[in-house]
Amino acid sequence: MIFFVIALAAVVVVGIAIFIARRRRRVIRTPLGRSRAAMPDILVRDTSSIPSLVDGVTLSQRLSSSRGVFERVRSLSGTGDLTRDQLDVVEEVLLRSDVGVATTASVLEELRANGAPEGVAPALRTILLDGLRADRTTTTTADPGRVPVWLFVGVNGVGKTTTIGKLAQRHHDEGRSVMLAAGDTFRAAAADQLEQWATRTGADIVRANEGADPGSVVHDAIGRASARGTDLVLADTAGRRANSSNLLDELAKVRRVADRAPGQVVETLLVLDATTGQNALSQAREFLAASGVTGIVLTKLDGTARGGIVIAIERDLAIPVKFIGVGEGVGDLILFEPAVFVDSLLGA
Ligand SMILES: Nc1nc2c(ncn2[C@@H]2O[C@H](COP(=O)(O)OP(=O)(O)OP(=O)(O)O)[C@@H](O)[C@H]2O)c(=O)[nH]1
Ligand SMILES: [Mg+2]
Repeated sequence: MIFFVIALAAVVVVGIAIFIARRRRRVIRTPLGRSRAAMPDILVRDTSSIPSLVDGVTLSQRLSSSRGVFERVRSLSGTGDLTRDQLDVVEEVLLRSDVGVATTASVLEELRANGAPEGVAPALRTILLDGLRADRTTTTTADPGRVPVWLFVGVNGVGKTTTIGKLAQRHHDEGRSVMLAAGDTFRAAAADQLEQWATRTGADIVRANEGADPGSVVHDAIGRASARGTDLVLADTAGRRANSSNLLDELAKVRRVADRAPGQVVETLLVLDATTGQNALSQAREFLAASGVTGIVLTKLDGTARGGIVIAIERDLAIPVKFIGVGEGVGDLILFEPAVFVDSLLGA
């Protein structure tokens, strides 16, 4: 009996030791920068009780503000040439949804020229989809011996860290191992927030203290991912610096480091906040000039009537929107599928 109790106790102790060792392996703190403040309790809000797309909430419901703007187009009846009044309605709706002046003008031109053989909403649907034909595939493979890196850039508050958390879950669900790199060292809470996502999604994370060199953190994460055979590194970056040219210089530096063997940057995703409408477009222009962006993640489409900004971004910038964020939950980041999106606005 005593022997049995001792054996049981030994098994429990070994089990606890293995559990602690595993948890330790997950979070690697690089010895860089100043010491940090205690970790606040709530950085990543627990949104698990809020229904998300995976719980049967539809995209139309999530896009209801933008869909509301398009209601006036949906209710236009008649086929053939468009009347002046109908064109005015389409124009107003497109401008209100932030499609932008230039794109709206070209859409109206096409409507005038082609008419609406099957009705106004279907005609508009065809034209909008014509402007959304970009290749939006993402890559998770790098050259042999290199570690693929997805780098996330964008100004503060747009949703970079949240997007990384959601994507960590998506990659995990698709069978990839993920290493998060806490390259936002501007404030301690940024790494804490990413660490909470790592815990939630089971990803590994390399982080450092506030003020550390972001390039070193990303370099360290790639080195460790390479040593462990991790499938993908998702690298967070800061959204602010003393001024925007400093920020862009720093991002360029981080990108160079991340792209050096064994790392290889296979996606640079610019995160934009849809609620800022046309401002998002000006931000994008600044970043595009500087940082080799391969795609856009447009967040917070659930909280805005400015859904038309997707169309403006692709038409004006010729950069594909690859993912859209439609809520705060982990399942609320989806691949951008133009037909599904446009149907959510214009469909019955
Ligand atoms: N409604 C909604 N909220 C979102 C979405 N994506 C992100 N958010 C929220 O936006 C806020 C800012 O998100 P963060 O991920 O911290 O933004 P960030 O770009 O990392 O910000 P910095 O670290 O300050 O540069 C958080 O409250 C998120 O929950 C979305 O698709 N929909
Ligand atoms: Mg962040």
